[in-house]
Amino acid sequence: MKKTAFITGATSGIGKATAQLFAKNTMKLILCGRRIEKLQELQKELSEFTEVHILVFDVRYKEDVFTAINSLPSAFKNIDILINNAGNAHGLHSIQDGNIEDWDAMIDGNVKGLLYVSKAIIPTMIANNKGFIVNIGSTAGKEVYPNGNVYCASKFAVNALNKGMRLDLTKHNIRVSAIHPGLVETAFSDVRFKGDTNRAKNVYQGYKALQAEDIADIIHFVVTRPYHVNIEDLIVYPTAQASATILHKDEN
Ligand code: NDP
Ligand code: 8X3
Repeated sequence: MKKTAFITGATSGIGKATAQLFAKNTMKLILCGRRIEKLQELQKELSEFTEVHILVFDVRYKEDVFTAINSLPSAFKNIDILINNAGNAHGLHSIQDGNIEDWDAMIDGNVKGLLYVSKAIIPTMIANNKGFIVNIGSTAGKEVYPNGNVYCASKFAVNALNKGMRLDLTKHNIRVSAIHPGLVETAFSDVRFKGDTNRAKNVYQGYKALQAEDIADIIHFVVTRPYHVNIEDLIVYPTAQASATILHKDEN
């Protein structure tokens, strides 16, 4: 029987690449994001391979999260795999210069949003006595870097929640994993730098950054292990990156 996967942040980057790979491996998909036109485009593209349902909501608003998830048609209600991927960094400032709206967006989206979506889906997994939750953390959730403060705190929270979920859900036969990527070339830096494309591009110049497809491939590997195998935690860097602050760029 086909597995059903629910992917947040499917309009771009890692979430979109994961949806494309899952579709080609004939998983049924529930794709989520705020930008309806991007979701509709992807639904059209992937419907050639599998059944696709789209849900438009902002993970920060709990009523919207629950309304959207409760509206799923019965053919999509039995979710086997949840990919908690939606999230972004907003700004890169010292703690004293940080913008409070940016802090709210990161804590509300990356942490509370992940919790709301999980809270809405976990009861189905418990009732089915099976399920798989993959939390997309970050190397920023393992090591704090200068000016990363609140983004790093939000990803440290994802790391802790991954552990907490695993401790609490093991008795329900639910697998829980986190993948913590280093620098991945997506729209992430455009969002972080609020559309300053030159600054965003510079983040990925002078070395080969991870691509969204690299992370999708790893997510797919993790969720297709035999059921008795749970990869709890994976840190993935581009070869040129050794830590949050050590990145080897070409000189030219
Ligand atoms: P992108 O900006 O390309 O994608 C982010 C996705 O998250 C979009 O689909 C966006 O959809 C969705 N999203 C963001 N905020 C919200 C919200 N409030 N409600 C609903 N959806 C939201 O970045 P990435 O693909 O790189 O990021 C995906 C995840 O990977 C994030 O959690 C990020 O922190 C993490 N990550 C990224 C790394 C990188 O270097 N790129 C490295 C490590 C981790 P929409 O705008 O349509 O709502
Ligand atoms: C994204 C990677 O290093 O920009 O989580 O924080 S980093």
